[in-house]
Amino acid sequence: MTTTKFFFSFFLVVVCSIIFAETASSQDKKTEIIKIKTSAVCGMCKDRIEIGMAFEKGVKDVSLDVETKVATIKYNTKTTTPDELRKKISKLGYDADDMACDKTAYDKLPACCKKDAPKH
Ligand SMILES: [Cu+2]
Repeated sequence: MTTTKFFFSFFLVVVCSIIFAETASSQDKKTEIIKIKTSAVCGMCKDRIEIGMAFEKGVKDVSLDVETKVATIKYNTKTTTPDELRKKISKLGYDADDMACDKTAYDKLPACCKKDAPKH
């Protein structure tokens, strides 16, 4: 083995172990961020979803953008799943991606927060 070859294989081993370590640590991470499209209409909806979701199991951070109606949720992958999160938004009376809102919860929303309410 020439010196060049030796250093080359040494270099390769180092690069491989760095890549391996990166992969291992990213699998270790328990926090994911998900964006869920909701049917929120106004600031009241924003508060309702943010407060309602903030205390749900596994939820670390919630912020809803009224303009785009997208809720950005930081959650723990070990204690909850994207489907669970959508279900919880639906229970608050809002659509969550393809999941339709819970009818009972939706009926309880003030008129201005219904999804067919005019923009205000
Ligand atoms: Cu509203």
